[in-house]
This record gives sequence, structure tokens and C-alpha cells, in this order.
Amino acid sequence: MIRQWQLRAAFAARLSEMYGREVPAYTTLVDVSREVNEEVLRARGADAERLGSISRVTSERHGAIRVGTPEELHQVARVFGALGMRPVGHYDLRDTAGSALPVVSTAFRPVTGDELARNPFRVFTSLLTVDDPRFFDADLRSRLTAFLAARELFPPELLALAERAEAERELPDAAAERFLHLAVRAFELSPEPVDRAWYETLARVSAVAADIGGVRSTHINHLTPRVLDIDELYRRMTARGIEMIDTIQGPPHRPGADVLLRQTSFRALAEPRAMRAPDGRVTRGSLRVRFGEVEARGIALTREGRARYDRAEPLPGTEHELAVQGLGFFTYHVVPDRPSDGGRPTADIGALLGQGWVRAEPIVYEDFLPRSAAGIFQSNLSDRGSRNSGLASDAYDAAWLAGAVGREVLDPFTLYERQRARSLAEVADALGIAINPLLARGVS
Ligand code: OOG
Ligand code: NI
Repeated sequence: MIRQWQLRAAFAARLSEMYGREVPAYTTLVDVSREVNEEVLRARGADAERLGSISRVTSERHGAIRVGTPEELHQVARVFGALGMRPVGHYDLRDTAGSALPVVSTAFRPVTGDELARNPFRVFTSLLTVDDPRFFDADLRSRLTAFLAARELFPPELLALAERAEAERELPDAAAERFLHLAVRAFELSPEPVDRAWYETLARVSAVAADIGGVRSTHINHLTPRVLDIDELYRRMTARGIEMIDTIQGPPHRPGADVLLRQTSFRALAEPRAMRAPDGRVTRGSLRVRFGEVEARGIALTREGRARYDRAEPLPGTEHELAVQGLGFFTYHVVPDRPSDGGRPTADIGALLGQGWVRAEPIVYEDFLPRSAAGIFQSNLSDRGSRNSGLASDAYDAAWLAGAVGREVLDPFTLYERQRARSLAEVADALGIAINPLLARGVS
């Protein structure tokens, strides 16, 4: 029997192997990331593993995929559900960028501490907003809808195996093998010729629309390794002659505790794709839509910490200050050799930390940032596309997305809060103090 987390780890590894064959620059990125991670580990020792063991960080990836319809999104949710990945977060990228980005997104990922530690694979998943009139007029919308309705991204056999894996949380070896084979194949670049005129029609609206709705299959857009020093990685990739986008998205470099997520990327080379002309002739063409991305992860911020980040206000540089000011998420653990001076623990987390009753372990930020995501999308497009202003659409909110995906879309803050609350309950229990005052002070 292959358990769910093993399926997830195997899927991530096979996807990585497949993507490395398709996009060789990805392999360079993985090599340089590993090199940087090993050096950081040598230089900083145990401190380098504060936000995840080196084995977790080295194998950690996130993928990005893009689909066209609510039905396709629902099917994706079933495939990832088989791997123990749930939809978390609602990212509306339509209004965040200068370029036309007709998508709303969520991220599929494991949600418990144990599952994340086993394998944290996540996939940023974007859905084309076909019904947003700012991007698609009535004529184009009906052609696009018909085109998307006629394609099949995931074969029924894959979906049936996925259902079984999700229900039973494991698969027998042969079924697991078949599931992995079909799942990886569903995200390979298709050799089928691209209808050039149709693709170009959509590309005039947005390169992302063409990538999603201009072809009859989906593919992995990028696969992102995690690096412990993204500034150093940026320098090394540049020194190797790889032209990176001009910025690192997310919080600026700062001394002290890393927070949230920092990402950067480079445009992949054009890939050969067969093209079908209006007269039916198939020629060799090329498309440049995929890219290489890399990221560094830091501590998850509370709503208050996040609001400060969104307002571009400085955050404290130490873990301790992030914890006692209630700006960062931590789990709390009773220290084995706690004070023996006869004093009683108080229900104040700052005091408990200060007096050595408990220690705080940072919770890693497992999600994405809409502004960064838009920046990554945008900086890898050569054309701004077009969007009519004025015609705002209120569809595609979080509730709509949950309906499309066919399951609850979880709130990231709630997940981090749950992890923290569980650890605090254990602390309160072990020290024989009341939980409520503990929660009320400092860690709100
Ligand atoms: C997704 C772009 C955003 C991230 O990590 O924030 C992204 C895409 O290109 O499909 O990858
Ligand atoms: Ni990404």
C-alpha cells in the first residue's frame, strides 16, 4: 500500500523529473539552490534549519498550473485531494497588475503540521475568468467557452483512481503506479499542434489567456525550489549569465528573522511547439510561456503582522519580538528543564518566554502573496494585453471559488491559528494554567 503522503512525495519527485527534461534551465536552478542551501547550512549550522529540516527544504517545491473552467478546477481538486492537498486561500489577481491577468487562484497544499513535515508540496492553481467582460467580449467569451467545453484535461481513469485514493487515503502499489503515471502525464506539454490564429486571438487579450484557453491541454507552468538565501541565489544565477527579473518580490532583504515569502524568477527560453496555420499546414513554431522561479520562506505573520506588511511598515527583526508583539505565528512548547526557583508560571506568554518556561518555534509561511504572484506573472509577460476599464465584475469572490472547486477553500490565517492554539492548549495543560488569559495576552 502507498499512503497519501507517499503518493504526494512521489508525484512531486516525478513532476520534477519530467519538468527538468522539458525545461533544462530548471535543473540549473535546482543545482544552484542546492549549492546555496548547503553553504548556508555549513555557515549557520542548526540555525539554518529553524524553518524546516534541510531534507524538507531541499525536496520542497511548489508548482503552478492554470485551468479554464470551474469543471476543470473541480477535477484538479480531485487529483490533488488524492495527494492530501486541500485548497487554501483565494487570490484575485485581476486588479493587482498593470498587465491583463484574467485569473483568480488558490493553492492546493497539505494543511496539518505532520503532513507538511512529511512533504509540503503545493500547487498554485489559477482559473481563467472567462465571464469577466473587462477581458472577454460576448463573442470571444462564447467561442472560448465552447473551446474549453470540448476538451478533456484529466482522463476518467485518473479521476476514478483519485477518488479512491482520497477516500481510502492510500492505494495498492499497482493502482498507485497507474495513478502517478496518469497524473504526471496530465501536466506534460502536449505535442498536439496549436491553432495559431486562435492562440493569437486570445494572446491579444492576455498571454495568460492564450496559454490557458489557446490549447487543448494543460501543463505545469513552473516548479519552484526553495532556497535559504535568495539574494545569494539571485547573484549566482546572474553570474551564470541567466537574466533574472529585476526584483525579488515580497519583503525586502533585512537582517534577522525571515518573514512571509520572497520570490524571484527568470524567463525560460522559447520552447518549440507545432503550429497549425488556417490552411491546415503544420509548421514548427515556438512559444515562450514558462519560466523558472525560486523562493525563500519565512515566518507566517498574524493578521496584524500581515496588515503591517501590506502597509509597508517595518516589522521587528527578532523572532522574540514577533512573538511577544503578536505579529508572527509560533507554536509554544514547555521547556523540559524549566525554572525550579519555586515561582509559579503566569498566563502571559511574554513572561513565560522571558522566564524560560516555554520556547517558541516559528510556523513557516506555507502560502502565497497576491502582489508577488501578480508581479511574477507580469514580469514574465512580454505584452501587456488589454483590459477594458469600468466594467468591474463582482463574481469570482471566495464563495464563488469554493463553489467552483467543490470544496471548502480554507483560510490560511485560520490554519496557522489552529496550530498555535493547539500548542498553547498543551502548554496550559502541562503547566496547569488557564488557557484563556494565555490566549488573550500578547499572542492575539
Ligand atoms: C502563477 C504565478 C504566481 C507564485 O508563486 O506566486 C506564482 C503562474 O504563473 O501560473 O507562481
Ligand atoms: Ni510560483
